[in-house]
Amino acid sequence: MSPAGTFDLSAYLEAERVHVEEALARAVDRLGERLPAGVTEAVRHGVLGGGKRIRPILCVAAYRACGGREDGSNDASLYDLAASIEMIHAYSLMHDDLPCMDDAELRRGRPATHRALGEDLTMRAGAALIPGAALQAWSALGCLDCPREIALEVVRTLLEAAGAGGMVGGQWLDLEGEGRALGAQSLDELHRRKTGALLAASLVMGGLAAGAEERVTDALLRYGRAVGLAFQIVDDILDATGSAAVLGKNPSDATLGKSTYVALYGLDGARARAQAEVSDARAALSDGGIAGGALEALASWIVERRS
Ligand code: GRG
Repeated sequence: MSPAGTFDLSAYLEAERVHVEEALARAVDRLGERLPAGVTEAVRHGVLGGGKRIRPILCVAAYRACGGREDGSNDASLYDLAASIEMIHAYSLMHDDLPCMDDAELRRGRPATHRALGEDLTMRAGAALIPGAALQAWSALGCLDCPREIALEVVRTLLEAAGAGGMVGGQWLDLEGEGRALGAQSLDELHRRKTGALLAASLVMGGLAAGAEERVTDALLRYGRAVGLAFQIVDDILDATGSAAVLGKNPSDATLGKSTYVALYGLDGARARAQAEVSDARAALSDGGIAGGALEALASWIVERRS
């Protein structure tokens, strides 16, 4: 808490990012033990190249909001679990940037992985990260003494969100939608899958690992879906108003002929829709009896962020 008694989000985010970075470095070292050096270098470039780390931070926040056990001895395992989500996210960005998809030049202010190390290594590094993430989650759950049925449910949640019904399916819709003007329903469906599914899974995974009951994991899912959509709408607003230098990535979605919330609603309308989603996210926390603290503050940050 800050001296005024309000939640000090920037200090919180900074401290959380340090733990996430450490867990990711451990994960890359572990994965690298079984990979050729060049592929490990591409994994390192894609995974350790910065980023907001919002998904693992949400996972840990949900675990804590649900009273997950913390006795100092299992801290590293909790971040190891959260890092598994970021491994999936990192692979998705590496593959998304490839010439056969968005053909992006810059990611997180640096050359995209394939621009730095080539398409071949990037493809292979991304592929290695998918099962690597599942194994990472499974072994972290073991270290957290998570009961086996719950551990299975946590890993299932991760893989379902990453798969055809979630992120991969969303990416298909995204590619198919290029050059077409999508309506609100199609755009929502695309982003619920492409961006929202993994974000929402991060929260549910944290809640499940903490032993939360269904009413609470349902609330986390609703919160996650709402902040996931708000996150994407803000992404579109930043894309439309920011520069590649500020955002650290190019080209923009509009340049790629993709439908955006800004094109659909205009800037003010997009901002209003993002706010409405955040209000719903807050209501979900209250309904689940987990209002306040980091999750509440993170919902506000999602619409206020500048990068
Ligand atoms: C083979 C069809 C097919 C798919 C493979 C490539 C892929 C899977 C999925 C792509 C999904 C994708 C690119 C989602 C992007 C979501 C998004 C909003 C990314 C930006 O997230 P931030 O802002 O990024 O959290 P940082 O850099 O902070 O980590």
